Amino acid sequence: PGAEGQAEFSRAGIGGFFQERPMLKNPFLEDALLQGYLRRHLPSEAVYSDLHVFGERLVREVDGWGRECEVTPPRLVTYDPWGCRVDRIVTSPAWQRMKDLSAQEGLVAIGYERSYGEWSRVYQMCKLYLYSPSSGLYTCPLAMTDGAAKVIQSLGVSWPVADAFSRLTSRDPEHFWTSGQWMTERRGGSDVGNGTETVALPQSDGTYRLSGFKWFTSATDADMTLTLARVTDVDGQTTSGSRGLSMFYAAVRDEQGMVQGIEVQRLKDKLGTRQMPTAELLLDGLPAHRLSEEGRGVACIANMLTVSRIHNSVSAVAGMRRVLQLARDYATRRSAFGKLLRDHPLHMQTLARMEVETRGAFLLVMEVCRLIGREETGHASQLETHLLRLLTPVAKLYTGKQAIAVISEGLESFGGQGYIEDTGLPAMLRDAQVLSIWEGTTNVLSLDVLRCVSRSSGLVLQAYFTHTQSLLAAASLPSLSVAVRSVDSALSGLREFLQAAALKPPGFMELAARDLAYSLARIYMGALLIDHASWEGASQSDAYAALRWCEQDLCAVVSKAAIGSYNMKTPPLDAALVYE
Ligand code: UCC
Ligand code: FAD
Repeated sequence: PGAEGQAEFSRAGIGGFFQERPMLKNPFLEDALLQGYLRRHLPSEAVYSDLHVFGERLVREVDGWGRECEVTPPRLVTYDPWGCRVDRIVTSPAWQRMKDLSAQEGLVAIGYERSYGEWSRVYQMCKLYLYSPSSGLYTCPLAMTDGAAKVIQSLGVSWPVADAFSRLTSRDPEHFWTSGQWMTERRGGSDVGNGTETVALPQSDGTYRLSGFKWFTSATDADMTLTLARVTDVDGQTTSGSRGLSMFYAAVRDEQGMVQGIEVQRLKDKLGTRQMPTAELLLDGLPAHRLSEEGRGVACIANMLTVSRIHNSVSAVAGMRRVLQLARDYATRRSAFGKLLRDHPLHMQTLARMEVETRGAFLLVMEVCRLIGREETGHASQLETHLLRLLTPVAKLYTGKQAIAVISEGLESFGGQGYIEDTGLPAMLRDAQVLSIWEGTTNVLSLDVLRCVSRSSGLVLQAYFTHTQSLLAAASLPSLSVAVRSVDSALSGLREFLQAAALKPPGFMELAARDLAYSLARIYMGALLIDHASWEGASQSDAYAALRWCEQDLCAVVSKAAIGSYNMKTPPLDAALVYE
């Protein structure tokens, strides 16, 4: 400054240092546990190569499209320039590319082609796990599409949905369709049985016309949907409650691509998932076909819930994995107090704890995928069918919460940059927040766990105990014995808790439901980590992860019961505390 001839005020120098950004590398090659899991269970050169190549594609092009979806959110065009009502949802070109890619890569199709028999679901879900954090939330329509295909297949693929099934499971982008899942109405998304006001008016040709208001409909650019409504009788009356609900199939658009019998009221203004349209829909005589028996709508759509809850769990663990991959890369590029972050033991401890969470979640989610694959190919034993029923809500509710916590911690590992919008990091946290809400909230799924226990007369729990014990029995590494003892003792505690609970007044288990579900998750994850670490190809880190996982309180339901948390005196005290 002040050099002769220079203006008194000149542009300030901004310094020469620029922080290197965290780099996304091939997420398949970066994932030791994923590779180990596949080497152990699905050692196929073709699968390895497909995931490797797909991982490259994600880094090279798809991740950028995902970002494009985020910064070019969908918008609703209600009228055309000449005043005609069009209700067109305009999505970004990147969103459309995601649809084509999903078909080409077989992201739904793999689960139905079954080229790898009972392991086809694991293969499909591994691919979705790699894709999810780069997908611009396209995994949401894929989840519902997969769920719809599952429902149609379970009912028997015939008219009027045979064409739809072939489209949902197609690899041809021109032919490929996505599906919606319209359940939630203004009175309730959890309590669908009491919340559904939509009515279905029978037509003389056997079809129906649906009228009602769907309060949340995601990826509403879908081609078709499955939805719930109450059939009216000749007097225009309907049956109330869940027993009055039937499940319907409807094509969303006509040949010209215009919505038919639908008014899009508005798009939701959301915390996250902004890449994807979520609309409020007025159904105004939507033509539809009833697929379920009358009154069996909830039971029939439950297959869709199972599949989309599994997708939710896959997305949860994928989000955790992605933030970790970026965080560990950043730790090799960022210095503080004279050394790289990776050389600060406390920073490494923080990332290691996130890694342990992610590994436990990954193994639990893959276990559910393995089970559904066995069920769909006719290989599942009765025990495995029970396990699938129990572990689906357990995995969804537990990993949804884990993802929010781990990704939040992950953002902090970038310091202030983790809070800066155009790094792309905050969107990860915003998108994670929904994972514990849609597809059943944590509490509602905890109650679903109780439902499946009671409807099976306890057989699902028996299956759980038997299988967890068998995983422990096969673990022979002396270095794992502390972990085995922890899981074993947590299992005994759980068993005693359940025996005692049987004698408690009604209401006790409802208060214990969330802690019970968490306990089931933690114990099972412990057993899976031990099992994986006992495999001959496992690494030392696999064993270390198992030991670390099992250091925590695996069975919180026991300690909480001991301090009277589920005592019938607590509900009024809780309410008084909340409303003081
Ligand atoms: O949120 C949504 C889409 C978001 C986008 C998708 C993203 C996916 C992930 C992508 C990642 C990026 S769609 C809306 C989702 N809505 C829910 O999840 C609803 C939550 N509420 C429940 O789950 C409730 O528990 C209800 C609605 C199922 C409760 O209904 P009911 O009718 O009161 O329950 P009932 O009477 O107990 O069950 C009726 C029948 C029974 O069969 P039967 O009569 O044969 O005994 C139950 O056993 O349904 C059966 N059932 C089930 N079966 C109920 N739940 C299940 C289940 N989970 N599995 C099997
Ligand atoms: P409520 O049922 O009102 O729940 C409010 C609170 O009460 C929750 O914390 C819940 O856990 C708790 N609660 C409820 N019942 C109980 C109980 N018995 N015991 C203890 N606690 C209880 N729905 C669709 O059908 N299709 C979609 O495509 C779709 N997309 C969505 C997209 C986004 C971004 C979001 C946020 C939601 C979407 N939903 C969709 C709706 C979603 O599934 C519901 O919001 C969810 O199931 C919860 O229902 P609700 O909003 O009515 O909450």
